[in-house]
Amino acid sequence: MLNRATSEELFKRASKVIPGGVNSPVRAFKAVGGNPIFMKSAKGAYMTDVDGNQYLDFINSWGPMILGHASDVVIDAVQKVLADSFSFGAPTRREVDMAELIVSIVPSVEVVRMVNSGTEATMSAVRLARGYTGRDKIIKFEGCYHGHGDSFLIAAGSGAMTLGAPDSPGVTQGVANDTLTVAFNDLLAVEQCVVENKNKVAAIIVEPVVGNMGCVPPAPGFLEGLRIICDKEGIVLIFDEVMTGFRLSLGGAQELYGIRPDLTTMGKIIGGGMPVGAYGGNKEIMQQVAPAGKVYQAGTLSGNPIAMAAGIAMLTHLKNTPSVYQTIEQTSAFISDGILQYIKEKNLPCSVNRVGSMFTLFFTKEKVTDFNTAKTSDLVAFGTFFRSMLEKGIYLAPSQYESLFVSTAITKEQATQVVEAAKTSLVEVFEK
Ligand code: KE4
Repeated sequence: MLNRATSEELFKRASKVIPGGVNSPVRAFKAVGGNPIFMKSAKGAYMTDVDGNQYLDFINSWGPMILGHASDVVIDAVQKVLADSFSFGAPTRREVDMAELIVSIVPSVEVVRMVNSGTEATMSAVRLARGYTGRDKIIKFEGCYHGHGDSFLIAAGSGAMTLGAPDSPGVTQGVANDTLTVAFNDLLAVEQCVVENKNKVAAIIVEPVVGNMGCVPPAPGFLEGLRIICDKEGIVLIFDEVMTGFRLSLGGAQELYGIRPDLTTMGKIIGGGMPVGAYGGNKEIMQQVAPAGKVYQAGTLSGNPIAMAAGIAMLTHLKNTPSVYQTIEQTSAFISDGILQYIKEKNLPCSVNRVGSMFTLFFTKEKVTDFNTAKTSDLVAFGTFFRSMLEKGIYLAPSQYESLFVSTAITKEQATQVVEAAKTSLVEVFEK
């Protein structure tokens, strides 16, 4: 076992003054056993913990570090502007530059508003859809996670799943009544839900490629079907691309699948690791947002100039370096195909889903296409696998219900190391 004495000491202290000792539940290792590891620094493909142990990182801050940690691209941009002060509470040039950059990159975005997290983006997009349509209900998909806004903590995925209680206390029945949930990839169920709630549904919000029940791709025709239903029924189609945006392609899942949502929510990569979220889309809808329109949304640090410098550097680099997507696709395919080949050779009760540089090893023989099939995963086996890989210095998402994120910093040698480590760890799971 690696020495983690300092982490343990910090966790004891943290647990006295921070709920569960962490500032976000999924970091708590609840789903995999053991205590969370406290990180000290990171560079490229590696994170180093407070005890000096190094880990090959496949979380990459849950997506943002697509160029690897402490990328010179972002560091240099932030260092250049630090002396100009951190926040003004007044508009700045960089916010205009950032908005123009996003509009030039994301196919459906004509107007965009910066916020400080993915949750703020999704909460705001739903309020906007309700304000624009005058309708109250939203449709979300079981296992999809759109942040911790009350409307979304119904059959939520990600961290909510690790607590085994997707519906959170504190969410009122009134709020829950306005959130309708349907199985992902079940277009007939969506049609039926819309018929049963005729003229009451303001928005359908979807992770176009789900990352938060593990990686689950849309079935052929599913996203197209949502677009048709929304057009027919006057429903706002919201693509939650907080995770997929700028990752599955420069223009996100909407570019990859050629579907034009009405609103898109963004986060993670958009800030290069700084707290940035955004929502944007169709001009007519976005012009309903205050102060242009009446749908109120605000934020003290929205468009923060330091965060904008980081985000502009990140997005500009991605826009000017299309090879990034080829690199992370190749690395991801190499790793997931290598593991899949071993699973087939050994006939192990596992399956793999991958879209671009997002992938998940599920500990179930089932093909995972939705929440119910994801939940057939053997979480004990996953926990054993996670801990075994961690002891080999490979840091995976501490939950079966998460996607892994590959960065350009992972070399072919390291990818080979990961595949070999996974094989050994799978032996530990199934053959001991
Ligand atoms: P944040 O509020 O955490 O910035 O974004 C919420 C959010 C919205 N939409 C999607 C599709 C997301 O994946 C997220 C956040 N993702 C999780 C990881 N699955 C964040 C990690 C955490 O909760 O600590």
